[in-house]
Amino acid sequence: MQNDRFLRALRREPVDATPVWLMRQAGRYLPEYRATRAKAGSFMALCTNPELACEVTLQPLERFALDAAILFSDILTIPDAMGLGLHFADGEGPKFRNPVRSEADVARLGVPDPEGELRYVMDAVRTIRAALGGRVPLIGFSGSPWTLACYMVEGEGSSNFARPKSMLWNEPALMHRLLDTVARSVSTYLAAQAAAGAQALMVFDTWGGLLAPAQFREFSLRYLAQIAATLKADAATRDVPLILFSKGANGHLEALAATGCDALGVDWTISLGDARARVGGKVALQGNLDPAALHASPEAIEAEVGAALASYGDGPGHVFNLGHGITPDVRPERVAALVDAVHRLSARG
Ligand code: 1CP
Repeated sequence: MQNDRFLRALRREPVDATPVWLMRQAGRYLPEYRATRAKAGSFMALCTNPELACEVTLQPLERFALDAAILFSDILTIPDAMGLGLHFADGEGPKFRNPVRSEADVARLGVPDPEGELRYVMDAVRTIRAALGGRVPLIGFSGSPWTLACYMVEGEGSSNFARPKSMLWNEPALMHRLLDTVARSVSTYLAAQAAAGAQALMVFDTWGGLLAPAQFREFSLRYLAQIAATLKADAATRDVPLILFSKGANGHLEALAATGCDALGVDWTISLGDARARVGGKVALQGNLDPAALHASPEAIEAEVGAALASYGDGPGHVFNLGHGITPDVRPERVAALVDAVHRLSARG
């Protein structure tokens, strides 16, 4: 490995400079991504073609001195492999032809075979890992059980996910059966990505913050803990750093850190210093610049980077990132300013 800063930071070992990568670093803000996506024809055609998925994974690394690559794929590959019929209407978000609404719908779901229905993802991991040639580590990922259940029950994106929240209150046993099947699928999927070459694993609990504290513990945290326990009990995945990112769930940092994961992603609604005071003795932290700060001037971006580094403070265990994904309207020069500032301002003599 030519650059292992990211893996060292996740293990809370000393680094020569703070590693940085960005959620959604491959995506629509890059003209070269839009060109490859046009060539593929659709987003899913891009995801299911390992050569094209590899091409777009590497695009941001050609432009910026990023310290990690993330598999180009989507969290909705698991529900698609379960038979829900994922599709993207032009200019719209994801939709499922067969959402999960009844007991019969939940009973039909099985755990997808990562080298079967999801083989295209494992092939992408193998292709990208070979193409990286040890330049930087490759991150594999999945959605969390709760976040995947949100899309599976709602049938599409939403700002409040009323259908899954209604199932949680009216049919909690059914929601638990769904979450358990999804959690076993996620553990199997992540372990297979590690076997195929992913060197760190991240779980995106994008919609954890929709839940009140007791419901978060029962319907999201419990299954994140189940996944962490499964991966840490297996000799093949025990040493692969695991990052949990529950957006909007800052009230639960201590409980998330106690799952046995190696690092927590944090959004921008808490300072890194406060997050570190609560869990820094147990896990590394990844975050947490507001993605909207990428609209600021390069000078203002540099000042925000300096403030985030100062807030984290000295000592190991920080992976610089945004608090959520880059938006399509960001200018690539601003991303360059961010990445450059992280390395320059954090360089240790
Ligand atoms: O090209 C396009 O038009 C598709 C846009 C797009 C992209 C670039 C989608 C559809 N997914 C992706 C890639 C993606 N998704 C990655 C790639 C790696 C990277 O560079 O980071 C990752 C990690 C994801 C994960 C993902 N997909 C999440 C969790 C992270 C987050 O942003 O909160 C979620 C919630 C999704 C669902 C999804 N897929 C795509 C869209 C537009 C959405 C959001 C739908 C919604 O709720 O409105």
